[in-house]
Amino acid sequence: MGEYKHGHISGKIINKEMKPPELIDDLILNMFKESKGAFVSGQTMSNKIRISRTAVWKHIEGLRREGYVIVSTPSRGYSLVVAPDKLSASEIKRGINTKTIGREVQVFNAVVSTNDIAMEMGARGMQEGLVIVAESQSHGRGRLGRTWISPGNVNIYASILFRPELSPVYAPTLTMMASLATATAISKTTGLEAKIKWPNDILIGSKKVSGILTEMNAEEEMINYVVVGIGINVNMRVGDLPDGLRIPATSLMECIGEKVDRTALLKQLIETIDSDYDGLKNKGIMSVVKRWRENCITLNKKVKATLPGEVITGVAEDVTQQGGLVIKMAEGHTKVIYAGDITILE
Ligand code: BT5
Repeated sequence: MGEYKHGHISGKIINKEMKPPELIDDLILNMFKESKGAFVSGQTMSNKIRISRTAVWKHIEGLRREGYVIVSTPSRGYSLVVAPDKLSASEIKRGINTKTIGREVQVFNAVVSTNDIAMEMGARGMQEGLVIVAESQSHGRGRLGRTWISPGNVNIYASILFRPELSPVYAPTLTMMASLATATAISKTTGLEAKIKWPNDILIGSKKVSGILTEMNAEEEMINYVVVGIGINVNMRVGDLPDGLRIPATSLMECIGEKVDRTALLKQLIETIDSDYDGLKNKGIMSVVKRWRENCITLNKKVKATLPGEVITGVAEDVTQQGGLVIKMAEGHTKVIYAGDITILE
């Protein structure tokens, strides 16, 4: 399947003029789905998709290389026996009912970082709501230049493009909104209770299952575009993560003891973010901040904050509309911090 390299971004070619290879794959897979295990002839596929029978065969070979087990007989055609656990744009979009988020979904096999692609799409003027998903990232990013470990075909790596009518100082609202939506989607899909730790960690118990990285392109008064990148450890084995992570990590599979349907979770996430974004537009920033306060485990706890160049301790009292954490220090005064890491002491 085609790969492209553009600057530091690599991924599959999406070409609107020709039929993108993924679209043809999706159309073939849809036909298999509709046939419910019965054979579909190469001629039927060729007629419906309007590509040659040789092209159908090439795509079947490509799908086989990706792990699809497809049997074929010259007289009856092709039948899908086993499908790998793979994300596809058409599966994600099927039956989804959203206003803005997920109007366009693009799924890549291997990228450097989904945030890079979404930022690039933002720079090229793509409309908001675009969702970039990848099966694996070679350089998934965390905050402050850190790495997000992104093994293939087991987790969710998704970046969403927004063009909010907000002043740049309120961009953290989108991180808050996304962390709330991620916690909600996890709870709805798995029944687990997911909580938020300031500023961007989603925890099950005391272990990190998801992180959010928000990046933006803005002018002094106006946001041009914001990309919210969400990484969720879904079906990875935690033993595959290195020791010494900032916060002990887990995956949803480890928590519930069985594999989680990544497509269902991603759909739920997109739908939740869509309705929450609508809520943000209609009800304003405070509606997000209020809900965030209710779901944040950091508030009313004694915390240690590691900031660039200093470490402070105090009680985390509140979060501001700009996403700052208000810490009441032992000496009685308060300090608002906007970046850094928090350790909950008690
Ligand atoms: C984050 O940073 O938690 C933000 C992670 C955002 C990842 C998404 S995936 C889609 C999109 N594309 C990207 O390139 N990024 C976004 P931070 O709070 O800085 O946490 C990073 C720290 O978490 C690392 O330094 C490790 O200690 C730890 N870590 C790395 N990979 C992890 C993983 N898969 N699960 C849990 N912890 C991890």
